[in-house]
Amino acid sequence: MKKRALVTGITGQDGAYLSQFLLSKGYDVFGVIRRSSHRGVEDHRLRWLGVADRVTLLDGDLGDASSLVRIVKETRPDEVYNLAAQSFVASSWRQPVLTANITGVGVTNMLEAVRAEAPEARFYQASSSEMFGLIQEERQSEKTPFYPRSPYAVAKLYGHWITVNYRESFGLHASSGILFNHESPLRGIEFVTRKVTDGVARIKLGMAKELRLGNIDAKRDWGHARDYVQAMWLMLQQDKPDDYVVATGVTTTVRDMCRIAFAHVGLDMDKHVVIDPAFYRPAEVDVLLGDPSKAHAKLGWKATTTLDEMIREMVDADLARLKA
Ligand code: NAP
Ligand code: F7E
Repeated sequence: MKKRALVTGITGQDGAYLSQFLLSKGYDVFGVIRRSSHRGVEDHRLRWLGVADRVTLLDGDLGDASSLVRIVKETRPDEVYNLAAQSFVASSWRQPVLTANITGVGVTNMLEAVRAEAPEARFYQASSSEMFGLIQEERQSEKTPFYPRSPYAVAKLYGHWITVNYRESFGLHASSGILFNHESPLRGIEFVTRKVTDGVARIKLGMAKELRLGNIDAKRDWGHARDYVQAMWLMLQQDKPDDYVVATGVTTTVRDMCRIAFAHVGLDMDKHVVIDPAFYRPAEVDVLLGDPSKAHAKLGWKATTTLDEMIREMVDADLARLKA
């Protein structure tokens, strides 16, 4: 019997890579898709990876519990990956209630649907390194106390603890992956890596002259989404559910990440980057650095792509896209 996976957030970056990975493992893949007036473009990432025709999409919304119950009942999944969220930190100050409802309470909606209709299914929750926020330890592990610094991070912290609570209260096989930043050519254009690689490609092709950025002293532990979705799957293959930090263990400033992107096409970032306070955040997460030793020891997982390799791949993809 083929295994069946249900993925919320299937139209996002991770949903697309995870679908490709699960299909390669022989799964039947089902995904939750939001109703949109722009039918036909929502699956662009799945199309980019060549898997759009191989997944089944069902209409639903993380804010509509009844739709999730119906979808879980119809799909009878063995594994559920809850990736859907309002995931852009900067937007979470402008839409704090929506972020709480979807990124936070939406997790309970999904857990309740699983508890009612597929209690044997294994559940993955997309938690985030943003929960560490104002860091309490130099290297953040599963044992580091949390200190969220945005409405997004506060909502994710709720999602994390409700997942732990459903595991402990109802015996669900529910795991929480505390993933550090991961990127790819399919990253949303508003996130800093993709904004930079798209901006560099535009400048190189003569379509733009400058790139406006906010706090380029911030440091992040950046990995590749293709590697990170494998860690999600590995968590659900374990006998016991648990929580895992997924990271590279290397941290880099936005400035140095930017330098890699400009240097790849022979440009000097200092001639093009303009600091624009409009992109500063009301409260910043200055530095994140993950300790992935538990994921390495228990899951056998390790990041395989360096930041240099990933940024070069992203710049090349943006150059090709813009030329086309
Ligand atoms: P993303 O590209 O922004 O994708 C978010 C997905 O959620 C999209 O498919 C989006 O659908 C869907 N969604 C948003 N609101 C929804 C709603 N009300 N109902 C149903 N679906 C909804 O995010 P990502 O980078 O793939 O990240 C996946 C998950 O991991 C998110 O939960 C994110 O918060 C978390 N995370 C990401 C990172 C990272 O560095 N990428 C790190 C840690 C945790 P539309 O296509 O219709 O907008
Ligand atoms: O910002 C700084 C910004 O928006 C990274 C999400 O996937 O990862 C992501 O959240 C850093 C911040 O990602 C600009 O201030 C400077 O310090 O790419 P980002 P994020 O906020 O770290 C976590 C793990 C998630 O869970 C989230 O879902 O870069 N920065 N200048 C800028 N950021 C943006 N977006 N744009 C700028 O112009």
